[in-house]
Amino acid sequence: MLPEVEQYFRIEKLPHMWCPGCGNGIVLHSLVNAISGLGLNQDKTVIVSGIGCASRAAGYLDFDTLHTTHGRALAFATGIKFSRPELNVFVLMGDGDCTAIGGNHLIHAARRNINLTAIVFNNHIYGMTGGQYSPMTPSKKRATTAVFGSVERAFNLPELVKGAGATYVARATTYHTALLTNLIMEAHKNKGFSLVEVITACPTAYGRYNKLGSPAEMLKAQRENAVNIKDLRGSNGEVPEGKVVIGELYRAEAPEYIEEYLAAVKALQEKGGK
Ligand SMILES: Cc1ncc(C[n+]2csc(CCOP(=O)(O)OP(=O)(O)O)c2C)c(N)n1
Repeated sequence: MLPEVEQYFRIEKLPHMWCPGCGNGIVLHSLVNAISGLGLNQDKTVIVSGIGCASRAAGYLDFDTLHTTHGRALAFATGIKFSRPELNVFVLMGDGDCTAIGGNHLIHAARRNINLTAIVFNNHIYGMTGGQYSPMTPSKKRATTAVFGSVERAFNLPELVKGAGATYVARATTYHTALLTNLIMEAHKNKGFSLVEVITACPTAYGRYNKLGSPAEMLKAQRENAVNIKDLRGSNGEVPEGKVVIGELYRAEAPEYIEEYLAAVKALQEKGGK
């Protein structure tokens, strides 16, 4: 491990449990690079995760970490931020964790515009439990619970959270690691609810059921299928068929939840309330 990132890991917890070719470690590397680039105090930074392969990331990171229950990472993170607003809180979730069982927590965290940085590891499937389809499995793609291909439509996660009230939304892949680091840094700097979706390969479940080839081929596909939003500007803005838009997708200004809440409490106290 490179000495500059070693300080952020619980070395004694390694080797990790992820399969060969899994992209999750790449996401972690970009995350710790972002934390280092932001110069965040390791003792004032909290990592919260739910349940799933992606959520196991919290255990490998040397911060105050909370590995919570399936779908509830944002609820725990909300509690932390409420009681200690000065802490930097990153929330790591799988696509199933975040958008299926955790979908309600997700839309309300976005609606409140609470100052959290959510990172969604989108491997398009429930990896840990053997490959059931998730709300992020693209139509017609196979999973153990969709052996002939899913007949459902997948969420467009950036549009979902933007519609719910998030003020920073971005997407990258595990091929675009420098971009991912920058997006995580920008997400953290935004005072409000920020979400970065990361397309990450699950060669064992999603890749195998959909015959997507080796881990290297899955990574190559991430490169080939990605189109940076900057390259769409100036065109009619339409996303070419089969392409995934990466980059900073949305940014807005809106009141932040904790600040609004504390201001309301202060105003009441000044009026003489208890
Ligand atoms: C309440 C509850 N329901 C179901 C499960 C079983 N379960 C564990 S992980 C998981 C899905 C994980 O998928 P995802 O969030 O996409 O993460 P990945 O493993 O792919 O990283 C499920 C359904 C659970 N642990 N708790």
